[in-house]
Amino acid sequence: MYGGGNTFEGIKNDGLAEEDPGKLAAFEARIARGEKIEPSDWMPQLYRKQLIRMIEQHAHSEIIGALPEGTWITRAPGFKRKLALMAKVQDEVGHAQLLYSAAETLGKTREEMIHDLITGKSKYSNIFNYPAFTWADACFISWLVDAGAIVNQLANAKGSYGPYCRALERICAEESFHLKYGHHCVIFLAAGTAQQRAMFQEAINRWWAPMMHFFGPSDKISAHTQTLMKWKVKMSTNDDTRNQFLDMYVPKIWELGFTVPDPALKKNTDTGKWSYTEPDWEEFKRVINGDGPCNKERLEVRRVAEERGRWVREALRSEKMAYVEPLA
Ligand code: BYC
Repeated sequence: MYGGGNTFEGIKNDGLAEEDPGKLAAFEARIARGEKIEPSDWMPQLYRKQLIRMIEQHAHSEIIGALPEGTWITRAPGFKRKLALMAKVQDEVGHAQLLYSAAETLGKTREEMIHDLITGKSKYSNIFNYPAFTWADACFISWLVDAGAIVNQLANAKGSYGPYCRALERICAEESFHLKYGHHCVIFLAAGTAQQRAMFQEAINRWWAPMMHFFGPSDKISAHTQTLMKWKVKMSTNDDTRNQFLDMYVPKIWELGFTVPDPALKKNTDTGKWSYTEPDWEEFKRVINGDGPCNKERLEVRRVAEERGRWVREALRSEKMAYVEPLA
Protein backbone atom coordinates (compact mmCIF):
# COMPACT_ATOMS: atom_id res chain seq x y z
CA MET A 1 0.00 0.00 0.00
CA TYR A 2 1.12 3.57 -0.59
CA GLY A 3 2.12 5.51 2.49
CA GLY A 4 -0.94 7.74 2.20
CA GLY A 5 0.73 10.59 0.34
CA ASN A 6 1.38 14.18 1.14
CA THR A 7 -2.03 15.70 1.75
CA PHE A 8 -3.10 15.91 5.41
CA GLU A 9 0.22 14.31 6.31
CA GLY A 10 -1.14 11.12 4.79
CA ILE A 11 -4.76 10.08 5.07
CA LYS A 12 -5.17 6.89 7.06
CA ASN A 13 -8.41 5.14 6.22
CA ASP A 14 -9.35 4.50 9.83
CA GLY A 15 -10.36 6.79 12.69
CA LEU A 16 -14.07 5.97 12.37
CA ALA A 17 -14.08 4.73 15.96
CA GLU A 18 -14.09 8.39 17.05
CA GLU A 19 -17.32 9.11 15.16
CA ASP A 20 -20.77 8.98 16.79
CA PRO A 21 -21.99 5.46 15.82
CA GLY A 22 -25.62 6.59 15.43
CA LYS A 23 -24.74 9.47 13.11
CA LEU A 24 -22.36 7.27 11.15
CA ALA A 25 -25.03 4.60 10.66
CA ALA A 26 -27.59 7.22 9.52
CA PHE A 27 -25.02 8.72 7.11
CA GLU A 28 -24.20 5.32 5.61
CA ALA A 29 -27.91 4.50 5.30
CA ARG A 30 -28.44 7.70 3.31
CA ILE A 31 -25.60 6.74 0.99
CA ALA A 32 -27.00 3.22 0.61
CA ARG A 33 -30.37 4.76 -0.42
CA GLY A 34 -28.56 6.76 -3.11
CA GLU A 35 -29.15 10.15 -1.48
CA LYS A 36 -26.75 13.01 -2.14
CA ILE A 37 -24.76 14.41 0.77
CA GLU A 38 -24.73 18.23 0.81
CA PRO A 39 -22.15 20.58 2.45
CA SER A 40 -24.24 21.38 5.54
CA ASP A 41 -25.07 17.71 6.23
CA TRP A 42 -23.29 15.72 8.90
CA MET A 43 -20.42 13.64 7.51
CA PRO A 44 -17.55 11.67 9.07
CA GLN A 45 -14.21 13.50 9.16
CA LEU A 46 -12.64 10.83 6.98
CA TYR A 47 -15.28 11.32 4.24
CA ARG A 48 -14.58 15.07 4.33
CA LYS A 49 -10.78 14.62 4.20
CA GLN A 50 -10.92 12.05 1.43
CA LEU A 51 -13.23 14.24 -0.65
CA ILE A 52 -11.02 17.29 -0.21
CA ARG A 53 -7.98 15.22 -1.22
CA MET A 54 -9.61 13.77 -4.31
CA ILE A 55 -11.47 16.88 -5.55
CA GLU A 56 -8.46 19.10 -4.92
CA GLN A 57 -6.16 16.72 -6.84
CA HIS A 58 -8.72 16.66 -9.64
CA ALA A 59 -8.83 20.49 -9.75
CA HIS A 60 -5.03 20.68 -9.84
CA SER A 61 -5.00 18.11 -12.66
CA GLU A 62 -7.28 20.30 -14.75
CA ILE A 63 -5.23 23.44 -14.24
CA ILE A 64 -1.87 21.69 -14.79
CA GLY A 65 -3.41 19.63 -17.60
CA ALA A 66 -4.00 22.86 -19.51
CA LEU A 67 -0.22 23.36 -19.79
CA PRO A 68 1.02 20.63 -22.19
CA GLU A 69 -1.80 21.34 -24.66
CA GLY A 70 -1.56 25.08 -24.00
CA THR A 71 1.97 25.17 -25.39
CA TRP A 72 0.51 24.03 -28.74
CA ILE A 73 -1.97 26.92 -29.17
CA THR A 74 0.55 29.10 -31.01
CA ARG A 75 1.77 26.17 -33.12
CA ALA A 76 -1.51 24.41 -33.89
CA PRO A 77 -1.82 23.63 -37.61
CA GLY A 78 -4.25 26.23 -38.93
CA PHE A 79 -6.61 28.86 -37.60
CA LYS A 80 -9.54 26.50 -36.89
CA ARG A 81 -7.35 24.18 -34.81
CA LYS A 82 -5.95 27.17 -32.91
CA LEU A 83 -9.45 28.41 -32.09
CA ALA A 84 -10.67 25.00 -30.99
CA LEU A 85 -7.58 24.29 -28.88
CA MET A 86 -7.76 27.71 -27.25
CA ALA A 87 -11.41 27.05 -26.32
CA LYS A 88 -10.53 23.59 -24.99
CA VAL A 89 -7.70 24.86 -22.82
CA GLN A 90 -9.95 27.60 -21.49
CA ASP A 91 -12.57 24.94 -20.65
CA GLU A 92 -10.00 22.90 -18.71
CA VAL A 93 -9.12 25.91 -16.56
CA GLY A 94 -12.86 26.49 -16.06
CA HIS A 95 -13.19 22.87 -14.86
CA ALA A 96 -10.53 23.60 -12.25
CA GLN A 97 -12.60 26.57 -11.03
CA LEU A 98 -15.72 24.38 -10.69
CA LEU A 99 -13.75 21.76 -8.79
CA TYR A 100 -11.98 24.24 -6.48
CA SER A 101 -15.44 25.62 -5.63
CA ALA A 102 -16.72 22.09 -4.88
CA ALA A 103 -13.69 21.40 -2.63
CA GLU A 104 -14.17 24.75 -0.85
CA THR A 105 -17.63 23.62 0.30
CA LEU A 106 -15.77 21.12 2.50
CA GLY A 107 -13.78 23.78 4.36
CA LYS A 108 -10.39 24.11 2.63
CA THR A 109 -9.82 27.52 1.06
CA ARG A 110 -8.70 28.03 -2.52
CA GLU A 111 -5.59 29.85 -1.26
CA GLU A 112 -4.64 26.80 0.82
CA MET A 113 -5.20 24.50 -2.14
CA ILE A 114 -3.09 26.61 -4.53
CA HIS A 115 -0.40 26.89 -1.86
CA ASP A 116 -0.33 23.11 -1.47
CA LEU A 117 -0.11 22.69 -5.25
CA ILE A 118 2.80 25.04 -5.84
CA THR A 119 4.74 23.84 -2.81
CA GLY A 120 4.40 20.24 -4.03
CA LYS A 121 2.29 19.14 -1.06
CA SER A 122 -0.72 18.08 -3.14
CA LYS A 123 -0.67 15.68 -6.04
CA TYR A 124 -2.12 16.06 -9.54
CA SER A 125 -2.47 13.62 -12.41
CA ASN A 126 0.73 11.77 -13.35
CA ILE A 127 0.09 12.18 -17.05
CA PHE A 128 0.68 15.94 -17.20
CA ASN A 129 4.29 15.51 -16.09
CA TYR A 130 5.30 14.34 -19.56
CA PRO A 131 6.23 16.66 -22.43
CA ALA A 132 4.05 17.19 -25.51
CA PHE A 133 6.91 17.14 -28.05
CA THR A 134 4.82 17.11 -31.22
CA TRP A 135 1.37 18.14 -32.42
CA ALA A 136 0.47 14.43 -32.35
CA ASP A 137 1.16 14.40 -28.59
CA ALA A 138 -1.37 17.23 -28.19
CA CYS A 139 -3.83 15.18 -30.29
CA PHE A 140 -3.24 12.13 -28.06
CA ILE A 141 -4.12 14.20 -25.00
CA SER A 142 -7.24 15.71 -26.58
CA TRP A 143 -8.57 12.36 -27.71
CA LEU A 144 -7.35 9.64 -25.37
CA VAL A 145 -6.53 11.44 -22.12
CA ASP A 146 -9.89 13.19 -22.33
CA ALA A 147 -11.52 9.84 -23.11
CA GLY A 148 -9.96 8.33 -19.99
CA ALA A 149 -11.10 11.30 -17.92
CA ILE A 150 -14.67 10.94 -19.23
CA VAL A 151 -14.84 7.24 -18.35
CA ASN A 152 -13.80 8.09 -14.77
CA GLN A 153 -15.97 11.19 -14.42
CA LEU A 154 -19.18 9.76 -15.88
CA ALA A 155 -19.05 7.03 -13.25
CA ASN A 156 -18.19 9.34 -10.35
CA ALA A 157 -20.88 11.88 -11.34
CA LYS A 158 -23.33 9.30 -9.93
CA GLY A 159 -21.54 9.36 -6.59
CA SER A 160 -22.62 10.60 -3.18
CA TYR A 161 -21.30 14.15 -2.71
CA GLY A 162 -23.70 16.63 -4.36
CA PRO A 163 -21.32 19.51 -5.24
CA TYR A 164 -18.69 17.15 -6.76
CA CYS A 165 -21.31 15.23 -8.77
CA ARG A 166 -22.88 18.42 -10.15
CA ALA A 167 -19.44 19.77 -11.12
CA LEU A 168 -18.63 16.45 -12.86
CA GLU A 169 -21.88 16.54 -14.84
CA ARG A 170 -21.05 19.97 -16.22
CA ILE A 171 -17.45 18.96 -16.90
CA CYS A 172 -18.50 15.81 -18.78
CA ALA A 173 -20.78 17.83 -21.06
CA GLU A 174 -17.82 19.98 -22.14
CA GLU A 175 -15.43 17.03 -22.26
CA SER A 176 -17.64 15.33 -24.82
CA PHE A 177 -16.85 18.22 -27.22
CA HIS A 178 -13.13 17.87 -26.42
CA LEU A 179 -13.34 14.20 -27.25
CA LYS A 180 -14.91 14.91 -30.65
CA TYR A 181 -12.29 17.58 -31.34
CA GLY A 182 -9.45 15.21 -30.32
CA HIS A 183 -10.86 12.37 -32.40
CA HIS A 184 -11.16 14.65 -35.41
CA CYS A 185 -7.51 15.72 -35.04
CA VAL A 186 -6.41 12.07 -34.87
CA ILE A 187 -8.55 10.99 -37.87
CA PHE A 188 -6.94 13.81 -39.84
CA LEU A 189 -3.44 12.51 -38.99
CA ALA A 190 -4.50 8.91 -39.61
CA ALA A 191 -5.79 9.80 -43.08
CA GLY A 192 -2.73 11.91 -43.85
CA THR A 193 0.78 11.25 -45.11
CA ALA A 194 3.04 8.43 -43.92
CA GLN A 195 4.88 11.03 -41.86
CA GLN A 196 1.67 12.17 -40.14
CA ARG A 197 0.71 8.57 -39.36
CA ALA A 198 4.18 7.87 -38.00
CA MET A 199 3.94 10.97 -35.83
CA PHE A 200 0.75 9.73 -34.18
CA GLN A 201 2.13 6.21 -33.76
CA GLU A 202 5.14 7.70 -31.95
CA ALA A 203 2.76 9.68 -29.73
CA ILE A 204 0.93 6.46 -28.78
CA ASN A 205 4.25 4.78 -28.01
CA ARG A 206 5.34 7.68 -25.78
CA TRP A 207 2.03 8.12 -23.94
CA TRP A 208 0.83 4.56 -23.45
CA ALA A 209 2.59 3.91 -20.14
CA PRO A 210 1.43 7.21 -18.55
CA MET A 211 -2.08 6.50 -19.90
CA MET A 212 -2.17 3.11 -18.15
CA HIS A 213 -0.97 4.82 -14.95
CA PHE A 214 -3.65 7.55 -15.30
CA PHE A 215 -6.39 5.33 -13.80
CA GLY A 216 -4.40 4.84 -10.60
CA PRO A 217 -2.49 1.90 -9.08
CA SER A 218 -3.86 -1.60 -9.50
CA ASP A 219 -6.64 -2.57 -7.11
CA LYS A 220 -4.21 -4.85 -5.28
CA ILE A 221 -2.15 -1.85 -4.10
CA SER A 222 -4.61 1.10 -4.25
CA ALA A 223 -4.72 2.78 -0.82
CA HIS A 224 -8.12 4.47 -0.93
CA THR A 225 -10.39 2.55 -3.31
CA GLN A 226 -12.12 0.45 -0.66
CA THR A 227 -13.00 3.42 1.55
CA LEU A 228 -14.06 5.61 -1.36
CA MET A 229 -16.24 2.94 -2.93
CA LYS A 230 -17.92 2.14 0.37
CA TRP A 231 -19.05 5.79 0.52
CA LYS A 232 -19.79 6.06 -3.23
CA VAL A 233 -17.19 8.73 -3.87
CA LYS A 234 -15.54 6.42 -6.38
CA MET A 235 -18.03 4.36 -8.37
CA SER A 236 -15.56 2.04 -10.07
CA THR A 237 -12.21 0.56 -9.02
CA ASN A 238 -9.02 1.69 -10.77
CA ASP A 239 -8.70 -1.64 -12.62
CA ASP A 240 -12.35 -1.61 -13.72
CA THR A 241 -12.07 1.97 -15.03
CA ARG A 242 -8.84 1.07 -16.85
CA ASN A 243 -10.58 -1.98 -18.32
CA GLN A 244 -13.54 0.09 -19.50
CA PHE A 245 -11.19 2.55 -21.21
CA LEU A 246 -9.32 -0.29 -22.96
CA ASP A 247 -12.62 -1.82 -24.02
CA MET A 248 -13.88 1.41 -25.56
CA TYR A 249 -10.71 2.82 -27.11
CA VAL A 250 -8.23 0.06 -28.05
CA PRO A 251 -10.54 -1.18 -30.84
CA LYS A 252 -10.78 2.42 -32.13
CA ILE A 253 -6.97 2.75 -32.13
CA TRP A 254 -6.63 -0.56 -33.98
CA GLU A 255 -9.36 0.40 -36.48
CA LEU A 256 -7.24 3.38 -37.52
CA GLY A 257 -4.35 1.01 -38.21
CA PHE A 258 -2.21 2.03 -35.23
CA THR A 259 -0.65 -0.33 -32.72
CA VAL A 260 -0.41 -0.24 -28.94
CA PRO A 261 3.09 -0.83 -27.51
CA ASP A 262 2.17 -3.79 -25.33
CA PRO A 263 2.54 -7.29 -26.81
CA ALA A 264 0.50 -8.74 -23.92
CA LEU A 265 -2.55 -6.55 -24.59
CA LYS A 266 -5.60 -8.64 -25.49
CA LYS A 267 -9.24 -9.00 -24.56
CA ASN A 268 -10.23 -12.24 -22.87
CA THR A 269 -13.53 -12.98 -24.50
CA ASP A 270 -14.69 -15.32 -21.71
CA THR A 271 -14.28 -12.75 -18.89
CA GLY A 272 -14.61 -9.51 -20.90
CA LYS A 273 -11.43 -8.30 -19.17
CA TRP A 274 -8.29 -7.10 -20.89
CA SER A 275 -4.90 -8.53 -20.03
CA TYR A 276 -1.86 -6.30 -20.30
CA THR A 277 1.70 -6.02 -19.07
CA GLU A 278 1.59 -4.82 -15.47
CA PRO A 279 2.39 -1.08 -15.57
CA ASP A 280 5.61 0.00 -13.88
CA TRP A 281 4.24 1.22 -10.54
CA GLU A 282 7.69 2.34 -9.38
CA GLU A 283 7.87 4.84 -12.24
CA PHE A 284 4.31 5.94 -11.40
CA LYS A 285 5.28 6.55 -7.76
CA ARG A 286 8.34 8.55 -8.79
CA VAL A 287 6.30 10.75 -11.15
CA ILE A 288 3.41 11.47 -8.74
CA ASN A 289 5.89 12.28 -6.00
CA GLY A 290 7.60 15.02 -8.00
CA ASP A 291 10.27 13.24 -10.03
CA GLY A 292 8.78 13.04 -13.52
CA PRO A 293 10.22 14.67 -16.66
CA CYS A 294 8.22 17.92 -16.29
CA ASN A 295 7.11 18.19 -12.63
CA LYS A 296 9.42 21.09 -11.78
CA GLU A 297 8.57 22.98 -14.96
CA ARG A 298 4.81 22.54 -14.46
CA LEU A 299 4.85 23.77 -10.87
CA GLU A 300 7.14 26.67 -11.75
CA VAL A 301 4.62 27.89 -14.35
CA ARG A 302 1.87 27.85 -11.72
CA ARG A 303 4.10 29.53 -9.13
CA VAL A 304 4.97 32.36 -11.52
CA ALA A 305 1.30 32.74 -12.54
CA GLU A 306 0.34 32.98 -8.88
CA GLU A 307 2.98 35.64 -8.26
CA ARG A 308 2.14 37.67 -11.37
CA GLY A 309 -1.58 37.53 -10.59
CA ARG A 310 -1.17 38.76 -7.02
CA TRP A 311 -1.78 42.43 -7.90
CA VAL A 312 -5.05 41.52 -9.62
CA ARG A 313 -6.30 39.64 -6.55
CA GLU A 314 -5.21 42.48 -4.29
CA ALA A 315 -6.88 45.07 -6.51
CA LEU A 316 -10.13 43.08 -6.54
CA ARG A 317 -10.08 42.84 -2.75
CA SER A 318 -9.24 46.52 -2.33
CA GLU A 319 -11.95 48.74 -0.87
CA LYS A 320 -11.20 51.35 -3.53
CA MET A 321 -12.69 49.01 -6.13
CA ALA A 322 -16.08 49.72 -4.61
CA TYR A 323 -15.77 53.36 -5.69
CA VAL A 324 -14.99 52.77 -9.35
CA GLU A 325 -17.65 54.62 -11.38
CA PRO A 326 -19.50 52.31 -13.74
CA LEU A 327 -19.01 53.16 -17.43
CA ALA A 328 -21.85 55.29 -18.77
N1 BYC B 1 -1.91 10.69 -10.82
O1 BYC B 1 -5.49 4.82 -3.56
P1 BYC B 1 -5.40 5.33 -4.94
C1 BYC B 1 -7.97 15.72 -17.37
C2 BYC B 1 -2.33 8.72 -6.10
S1 BYC B 1 -7.92 16.12 -15.71
C3 BYC B 1 -1.42 11.15 -9.65
O2 BYC B 1 -5.86 4.44 -6.02
P2 BYC B 1 -7.65 7.08 -5.32
C4 BYC B 1 -7.54 16.70 -18.38
C5 BYC B 1 -3.50 8.94 -5.17
O3 BYC B 1 -3.85 10.31 -5.14
C6 BYC B 1 -8.79 14.80 -14.93
N2 BYC B 1 -1.63 10.54 -8.46
O4 BYC B 1 -6.13 6.75 -5.03
C7 BYC B 1 -7.20 17.99 -18.00
C8 BYC B 1 -2.95 8.38 -3.89
O5 BYC B 1 -2.03 9.31 -3.32
P3 BYC B 1 -2.37 10.16 -1.97
C9 BYC B 1 -7.96 13.93 -14.04
C10 BYC B 1 -2.41 9.44 -8.48
O6 BYC B 1 -7.88 8.50 -5.01
C11 BYC B 1 -6.69 18.88 -18.93
C12 BYC B 1 -2.11 7.21 -4.35
O7 BYC B 1 -1.76 7.47 -5.70
N3 BYC B 1 -8.86 13.02 -13.39
O8 BYC B 1 -8.32 14.66 -17.67
O9 BYC B 1 -8.52 6.05 -4.69
C13 BYC B 1 -6.51 18.49 -20.26
C14 BYC B 1 -2.85 5.90 -4.24
O10 BYC B 1 -3.90 5.79 -5.24
C15 BYC B 1 -2.97 8.93 -9.65
C16 BYC B 1 -9.01 12.97 -12.03
O11 BYC B 1 -8.34 13.66 -11.31
C17 BYC B 1 -2.69 9.58 -10.87
N4 BYC B 1 -3.15 9.16 -12.05
O12 BYC B 1 -7.82 6.86 -6.93
C18 BYC B 1 -6.87 17.20 -20.64
C19 BYC B 1 -10.08 12.04 -11.51
N5 BYC B 1 -3.67 7.82 -9.35
O13 BYC B 1 -3.47 11.11 -2.31
C20 BYC B 1 -7.38 16.30 -19.72
C21 BYC B 1 -10.36 12.19 -10.04
C22 BYC B 1 -3.54 7.65 -8.02
O14 BYC B 1 -2.76 9.18 -0.92
N6 BYC B 1 -9.59 11.28 -9.24
N7 BYC B 1 -2.78 8.60 -7.50
O15 BYC B 1 -1.11 10.89 -1.66
C23 BYC B 1 -9.86 9.95 -9.11
O16 BYC B 1 -10.77 9.44 -9.73
C24 BYC B 1 -9.02 9.14 -8.17
O17 BYC B 1 -8.37 10.00 -7.27
C25 BYC B 1 -7.96 8.26 -8.91
C26 BYC B 1 -7.04 7.57 -7.85
C27 BYC B 1 -8.67 7.17 -9.72
C28 BYC B 1 -7.08 9.09 -9.84
